[in-house]
Amino acid sequence: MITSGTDRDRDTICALATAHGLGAISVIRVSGEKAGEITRRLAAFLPERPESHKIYYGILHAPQSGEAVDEVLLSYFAHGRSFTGEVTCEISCHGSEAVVNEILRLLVLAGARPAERGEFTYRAFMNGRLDLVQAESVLAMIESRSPRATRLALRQLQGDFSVKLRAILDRVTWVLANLEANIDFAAEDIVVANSSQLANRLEQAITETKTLLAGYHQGRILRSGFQVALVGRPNAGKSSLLNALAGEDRAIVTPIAGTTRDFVEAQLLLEGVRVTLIDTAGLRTTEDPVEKIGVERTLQKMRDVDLIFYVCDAASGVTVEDKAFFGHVPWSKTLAVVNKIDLCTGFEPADLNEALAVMRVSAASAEGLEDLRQALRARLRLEVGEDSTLVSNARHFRGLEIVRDSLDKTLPLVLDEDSPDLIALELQTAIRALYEILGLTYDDQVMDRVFKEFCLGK
Ligand SMILES: Nc1nc2c(ncn2[C@@H]2O[C@H](COP(=O)(O)OP(=O)(O)OP(=O)(O)O)[C@@H](O)[C@H]2O)c(=O)[nH]1
Ligand SMILES: [Mg+2]
Repeated sequence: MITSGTDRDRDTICALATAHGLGAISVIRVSGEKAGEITRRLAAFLPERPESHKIYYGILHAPQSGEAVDEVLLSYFAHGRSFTGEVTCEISCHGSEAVVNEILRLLVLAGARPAERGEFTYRAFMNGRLDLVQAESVLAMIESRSPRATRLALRQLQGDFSVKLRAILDRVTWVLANLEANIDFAAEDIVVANSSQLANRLEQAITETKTLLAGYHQGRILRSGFQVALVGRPNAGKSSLLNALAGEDRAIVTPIAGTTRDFVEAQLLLEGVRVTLIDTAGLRTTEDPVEKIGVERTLQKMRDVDLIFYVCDAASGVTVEDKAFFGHVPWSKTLAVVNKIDLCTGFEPADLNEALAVMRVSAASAEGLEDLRQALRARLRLEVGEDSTLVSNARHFRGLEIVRDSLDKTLPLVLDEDSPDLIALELQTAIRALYEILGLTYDDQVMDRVFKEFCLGK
């Protein structure tokens, strides 16, 4: 657990920064006041006064025995010029677990402490190299799994989102400052800014906050991917369709109704967005306890996902069994997919007119699959339009909701020239929320929650 402002923050820490396991090279990071000194105990080739951003080549030796450990490259970063803001050494050694463990052991013997999760980024934050939003985007960057997710995280890392938050903060602070000045000068009848000027600024802040909130849907999709569930009656061909769209045999296909019991996922990359196709248990009223659980889960999944393919069987048409579940289908995010058109072409889709569209396909012959893919792409373009600065983190979203709510409450009070004390109270709530998002004020609980998501070495 990270606790801020303790002596632990002054320790020199070390950890493997690259992935565990075999690799051509591994990078070990050492950061802290004594990083140079401690590393030099193993790396005699590192000069007393190394140059920042320079790479030194040499052999690491165990300080006690003098035994050679590895041939390495050592990058040196001076105080104030590294990711953490502290003196940092990065040792590029051979990518063997044994080599890495030995070097880490020797560094600890020489006086470093193993770093905790996210502790390097935490230090970058504590040393003012990044605000909290940027620190979180480091994690988003590492976890990004599509080009669009990477671009979004990079924007946040470079401070785009922080700039927008600070603009809102500036406006709200300005309103509060003028309001307080009005209170102070009330007796003298001097008005610093009148209520319509205050309301004006507030309205700008409200619009900006709402724009950011509105982008969360898109930001969340870019960050975590777009989820599409394939649902429908048993044997409609959901699993076959998943396999056909994914281009691999992910899900088991049999002529037995009720084959799929659990979710089976396949990943696609479309329009730069990661798409997760989720195959589900066929919907039917059943006494089989296992299948029953599967059906329950499918119903829940329909609520959670971004898009649904409701798969029906062209040969049997829309049946009574289908209709029994129609009340559960959120049609406004559902594409009806009529499968098995190789068996039957004359399908009457009248019962499916609530769906976004009706697509006809055959998982067996691949007919119509390209159209279905195109429909999915079109939907993605609609949901995640052009690149912009977006909220993608639930913590930021919740904070902005508080900002919006308190500003929404404040505006009519300002227009009515209500009690300045009351208005100030609401404005302070908004300012506090903005401070917390940016990490300008924080408590250990927030720090802990944010940084515990990081991996070791970051
Ligand atoms: N002719 C034809 N048969 C298909 C097509 N798609 C699937 N099938 C067959 O229909 C049967 C059921 O297919 P599945 O993909 O297992 O169906 P499902 O909807 O996943 O079924 P459950 O997992 O039981 O809910 C299998 O025998 C498939 O080979 C198609 O487009 N045309
Ligand atoms: Mg199935």
